[in-house]
Amino acid sequence: LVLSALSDGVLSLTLNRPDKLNSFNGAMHLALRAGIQQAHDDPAVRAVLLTGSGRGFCAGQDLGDRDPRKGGPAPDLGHTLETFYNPTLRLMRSLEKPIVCAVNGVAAGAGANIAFACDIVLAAKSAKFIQAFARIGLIPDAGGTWSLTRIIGEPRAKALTMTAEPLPAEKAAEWGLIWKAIEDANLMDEARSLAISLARGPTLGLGLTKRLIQAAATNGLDEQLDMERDCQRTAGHSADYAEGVMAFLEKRKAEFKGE
Ligand code: LHQ
Repeated sequence: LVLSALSDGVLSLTLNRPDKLNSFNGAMHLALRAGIQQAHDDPAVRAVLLTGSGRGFCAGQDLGDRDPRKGGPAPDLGHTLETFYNPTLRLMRSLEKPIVCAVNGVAAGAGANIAFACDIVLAAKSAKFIQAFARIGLIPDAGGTWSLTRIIGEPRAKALTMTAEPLPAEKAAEWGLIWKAIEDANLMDEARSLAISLARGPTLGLGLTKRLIQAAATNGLDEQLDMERDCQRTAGHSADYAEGVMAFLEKRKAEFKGE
């Protein structure tokens, strides 16, 4: 349900239920989580590339799993979030390696918000982001109320979520919700070369950068300055810092080991 391949230091994770627009069932959740956990555990993984197979990126939760016509008690969606979505979101945010997301087609509901939880998001120009929750009487989850509000502010976050209007990739880029909108035919090449170049980067320093930027959302300036001091101290002891300076002095390209 999630295709996984490791090459050039990049762990590619491809959501793979294309006939259901890669919507999440429990098994696909667990497979994605296992992939992100592998990225945590395996030092050979120095960047992650997340995408979807077929014409969509991810249509959020598989609504077929929740068919009220089948009867029975209403499912506890809080439990679904606590069991499936929330641990995966936390694992993505705490991974101190870059996650590149290539949004190859429609990203709806939790599918959009999982993309926004990645570190660098590229989207095909034809892709759209839809906060589909209001259409079915739900609230935006998978961190959406948090990420949208922080990134685009209350007025746009409220309008997007309450109207469930599709947001085209180029508009998402203009609003700063994603890094770039790219011609469809070039998306995967660009995303892959970005992921490879990040995987060749100073992984420890990039991981600390991710930690700092995420912490800035809740830290005051004093706390953030202290944290920068501590992280720079750590980066300053890394082999990659020594290599970076040597390469500069020797006028050659640095060869980082990620340590
Ligand atoms: C799907 C789905 C889908 C199943 C397309 N499920 N089959 C968290 C906690 C717990 C529970 C509840 O939810 C959550 C978080 C959420 O994510 S809630 C939001 C769930 N997602 C949605 O409401 C989006 C539903 N999908 C759509 O609105 C459309 O499919 C979009 C706008 C994404 C794409 O539209 P089209 O390009 O016109 O494609 P389509 O609708 O024809 O879909 C293609 C196939 O994929 C189709 O199957 P079929 O057998 O008829 O070809 C759809 O039924 C299936 N599919 N999304 N979420």
